Amino acid sequence: MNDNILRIAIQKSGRLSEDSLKLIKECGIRFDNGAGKLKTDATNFPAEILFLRDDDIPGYVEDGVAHLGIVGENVSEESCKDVDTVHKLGFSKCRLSIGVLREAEYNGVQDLQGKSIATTYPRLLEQYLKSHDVTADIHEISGSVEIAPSIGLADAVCDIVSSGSTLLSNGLKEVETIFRSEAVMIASKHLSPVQQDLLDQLLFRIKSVQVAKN
Ligand code: PRT
Ligand code: ZN
Repeated sequence: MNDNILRIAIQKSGRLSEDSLKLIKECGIRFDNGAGKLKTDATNFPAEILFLRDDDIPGYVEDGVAHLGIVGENVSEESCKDVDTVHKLGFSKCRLSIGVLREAEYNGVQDLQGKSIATTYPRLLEQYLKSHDVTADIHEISGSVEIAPSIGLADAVCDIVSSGSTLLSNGLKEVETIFRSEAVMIASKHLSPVQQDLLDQLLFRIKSVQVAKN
């Protein structure tokens, strides 16, 4: 493997893709992002860009297949992969929240004791409940979480919220925020000295871009 280049993993297609590409471009890194490509070489910086599902990015970075990745902090934390979070990027802000049916009585997190909660974030939810001494039945499902209470699959949900309109349109109210997230840059713990130097250069450029915007 070439230790003299940085392989940067970004989301192929989704909420993080556009801002991730924009950030790399604003750092002055040029590359051909021909549609449908899964990998592309930068033309003026020793880097390659990999286009992946966001959920796969922490694992690739842990294994050193990618050296850097841009991913939601929610995905990185839930994955429990052994990577360094090197910088917060300020986009794709959202929160992981618990919602219950609008008509349900809710006076606090203790009301979740013994209840069933549907989520795609079982680890973050478990940690939160544990820290509040609450035991609930966590149902891990992979999508359409918000529909679970209205079809009787669960008493509550724990899912990503941005505007809140998805909760609302599924008859739910947001009752607890358990994690606040934004896009972060994660790095492998096994960078070569050259890669560490390239990362430092890249972080310097990212910080300059962020300062210029504020
Ligand atoms: O295909 P791939 O696996 O790569 O993508 P994905 O579908 O798993 O992820 P994607 O693209 O939906 O989201 C990528 C990341 O964007 C997430 O991990 C979050 O860090 C961040 N993000 C920011 C969001 C949202 N905002 C968001 N609103 N991720 C998801 N949502 C969903 C949420 O799941 C819910 O269904 O939007 C709905 C709620 O939105 P509101 O505005 O109605 O509250
Ligand atoms: Zn995903």
